[in-house]
Amino acid sequence: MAGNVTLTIIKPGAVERNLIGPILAKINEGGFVIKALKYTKLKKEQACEFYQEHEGKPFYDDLTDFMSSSPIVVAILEKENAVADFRKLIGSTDPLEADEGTIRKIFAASKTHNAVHGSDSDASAIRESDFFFSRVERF
Ligand code: IDP
Repeated sequence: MAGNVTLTIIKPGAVERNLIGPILAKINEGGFVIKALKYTKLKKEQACEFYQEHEGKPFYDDLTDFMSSSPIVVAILEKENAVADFRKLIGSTDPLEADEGTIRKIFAASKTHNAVHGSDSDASAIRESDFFFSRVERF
């Protein structure tokens, strides 16, 4: 059975362009409840750890440089079928391929600078939530 939580990151770039409010509004309009929320900044080695599954790919260094370049907003989101529904709400990785009305279509600048992250599985949602949030930060 599909889990009911996913993890999102409002990426550098979107935060710099003052898009925290508009993106959180879209997330709420999509039926997601914010269960945990923080504003933080990753060190390069933390970005590398978060994206370790992509190590060795051509975009890995640019991606981890970008993700550690300035502050981010991270949230745990709750909704039935959260992982799949959130990926639908954000759209394809490349904003040029994302459906109209999706968060990446509206707010992303490019394939790397694509405004938001969304977990790709229930197992990733758990791993990523544990990466960013302590037990007392979720309730
Ligand atoms: P996802 O975020 O849509 O799940 P992933 O394949 O998990 O996509 O890739 C993680 C992140 O790496 C993407 O969100 C994007 O920022 C970046 N990325 C993925 N593929 C490319 C690429 O081909 N060129 C540049 N950046 C990429």
